[in-house]
Amino acid sequence: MSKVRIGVVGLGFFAQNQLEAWRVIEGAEIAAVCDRDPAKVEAARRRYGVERGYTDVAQMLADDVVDAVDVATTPPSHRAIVEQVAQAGKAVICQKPMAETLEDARAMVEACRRAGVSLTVHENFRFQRPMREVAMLLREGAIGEPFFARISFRTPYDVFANQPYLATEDRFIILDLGIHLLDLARCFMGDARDVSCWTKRVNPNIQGEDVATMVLDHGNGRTSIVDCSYATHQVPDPWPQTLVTLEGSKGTISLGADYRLHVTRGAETVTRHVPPKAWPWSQLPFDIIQDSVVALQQHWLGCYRAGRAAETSGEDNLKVVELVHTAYADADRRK
Ligand code: NAD
Ligand code: 89V
Repeated sequence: MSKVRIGVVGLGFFAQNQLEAWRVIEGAEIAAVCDRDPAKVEAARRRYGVERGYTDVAQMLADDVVDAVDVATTPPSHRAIVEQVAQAGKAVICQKPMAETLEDARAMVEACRRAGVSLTVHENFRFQRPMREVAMLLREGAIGEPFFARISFRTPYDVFANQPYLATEDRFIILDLGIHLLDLARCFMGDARDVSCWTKRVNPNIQGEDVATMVLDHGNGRTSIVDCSYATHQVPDPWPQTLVTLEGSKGTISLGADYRLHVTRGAETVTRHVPPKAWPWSQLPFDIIQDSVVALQQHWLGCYRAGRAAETSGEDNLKVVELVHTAYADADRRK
């Protein structure tokens, strides 16, 4: 079977993980790399041994050297690139957040639907190994019917060191990070009908909010608390771990620090260690995110070959984008 030819667009901070992941995924190859910065194109070509490099997506598409495009640029460029790729009839994977506005996200989903190409969002938190284990336990009925979830990500980590653009965004933590946690809440508890939200900016040197607390209504009395903070003084720093509690009619699942997964039923608790897989390029403690990138891309490849939508399809992910904007609207209303 011939390899699926991937074109990676946007060769900055996070794309390196996607490029490394494509290299180890059997059945896919990086056929082209593209960035508007020629120095990044050359660096990626050399580092990943890629023959074709471009500074313009249109040129890469015109040369017809890829089957699918993996978009790892920053969000303001996502809509235009996804629409271009869809028009060229290629499948597209787009980094989160799919778009900064709901209007753009809807337009992207519609453009791909009209063009008959698949759109997948690179929403990788649900592909983290411990999250896959939690989802499996829920499916197996390990705690009965879940009625409460807490999804928590709190850290003092300086995220702006690698991603300086985040400091100047009017909307920061929900759009950049909360979006992953809202997706996890949906993954574990089902779609949410509503969200209430409180936000705060603690760090005076950034533009947007760096603390958010959200309460989700999943219907039938089922709720989730999703909380995130980049302003929490805490030692040791759990970054970039997400901590999870799920309470059900028959038991409780708790994912604690350092990937300790506890399942309690009655008086009995079973604890397992569920760390991410280590890859040659893994960098502790980012290994949890890096391994999830491989898992998502492997999942995408299987779906692409089978002609079915990925779990984190554009249509599915629109529900998360809607939650993000409902959360911001609710937080704004409270102010
Ligand atoms: P970055 O600024 O480091 O890299 C973006 C790259 O895209 C830059 O090299 C830039 O030159 C290039 N670019 C921008 N517009 C372009 C265009 N129109 N055509 C060609 N190249 C273009 O950004 P980053 O921090 O790597 O973030 C990229 C994306 O990855 C964002 O959407 C971010 O939210 C996401 N991200 C995801 C995770 C995760 O865990 N899923 C983690 C970090 C970042
Ligand atoms: O952009 C992100 O998803 C980041 C993180 C590094 C936690 O993955 O905030």
